[in-house]
Amino acid sequence: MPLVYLDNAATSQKPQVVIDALARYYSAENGNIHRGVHYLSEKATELYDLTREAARRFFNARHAHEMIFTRGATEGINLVAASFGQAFISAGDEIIASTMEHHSNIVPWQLLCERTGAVLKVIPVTDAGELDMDGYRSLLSERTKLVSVVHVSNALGTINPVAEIVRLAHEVGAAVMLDGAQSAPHTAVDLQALDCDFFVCSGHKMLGPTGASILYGKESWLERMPPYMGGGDMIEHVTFERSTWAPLPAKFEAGTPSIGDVVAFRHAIEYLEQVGVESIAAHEHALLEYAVEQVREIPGLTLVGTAAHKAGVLSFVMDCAHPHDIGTNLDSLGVAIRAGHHCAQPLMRRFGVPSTARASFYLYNTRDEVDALVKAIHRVRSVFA
Ligand code: C6P
Repeated sequence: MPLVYLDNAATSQKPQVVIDALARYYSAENGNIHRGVHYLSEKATELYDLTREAARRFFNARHAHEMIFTRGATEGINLVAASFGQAFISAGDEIIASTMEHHSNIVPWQLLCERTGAVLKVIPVTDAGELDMDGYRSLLSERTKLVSVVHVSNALGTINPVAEIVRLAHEVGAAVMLDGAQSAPHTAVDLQALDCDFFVCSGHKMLGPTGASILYGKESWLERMPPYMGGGDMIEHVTFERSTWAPLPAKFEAGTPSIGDVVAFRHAIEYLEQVGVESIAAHEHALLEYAVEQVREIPGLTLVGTAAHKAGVLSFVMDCAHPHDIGTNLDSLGVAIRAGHHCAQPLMRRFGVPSTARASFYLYNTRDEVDALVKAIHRVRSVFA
């Protein structure tokens, strides 16, 4: 039975060039970076830095040193919450997130608010699963220090109007962090045009290995933020009285990073560049429309998230079966989807559901695979209804 993989929002599959790059790195290029004068250390350092430049180009950032390597979006958001929080957030300040955030973009701000006495404000979401922009405007004030919102929702697929969100936040002097975990793999992201202050992605959702991702921060912020972790590579001088920090990006990359994953990540970025993120977005949109057309006909099935602008995420519930039953039944038919709250419990509560079944598409999915999904959902209905 062929496997139909429709859980791309959780993690993508990897192209052979990425797997080959990992194998090549460990068999012929493995050394620790920035530490040795020998060939392998220099080679690993050179390859590591090539990925940084590829990421700068891919996201159109101004400087390569604004791209900080992290393990994933979660680590990037926690870094900003800790470091930006320490330098710029104090009691009475306000941070704005939205109802459709992933827990990774809620909990770090809650922890920061507990530490500092700042207040977390939440943008409401409409019945279609769009941000209530009037609600957003009414939350903004001179107390707002940071707005942190998701670019594309993992649970609904909604593409948020982030350029407008950034513009409005900057009008009141607030910085903006965009959670691009679900946008970077599927839509073109131009960081200079968006003008956001921070941006995170998850490399493993964009064809890369699981240990390499990017936190982007504007140089002007990163320069003024304290280090997140202390250790090797992030210092200039260390004495027991006082230490000083290395310049960007090393200041935020303490210790030995996931070098092999970072090296292979470049090949994922180049693969996306070669295919073209815009054509990936168009392909996924066509698959989504094709899927929506068919599942709409299924009695007792309700789509959760019907925004006007959506990426390739199809979230739904059925009146005859719990999302977990849908998921396990689809799995037995060779169709992999995710069933659960998608780490977005406040959003599930907003829609009055404990969880949803979610199919998420990527560049390698086909109309035949959508047909297999739809056929499997019909099977679920015939078993449970
Ligand atoms: N969402 C999903 O199935 P990490 O785990 O750090 O790579 O990414 C966290 C994260 C942050 N923001 C958004 C919008 C996300 O979708 C995710 C990961 C996966 O939807 C796993 S819960």
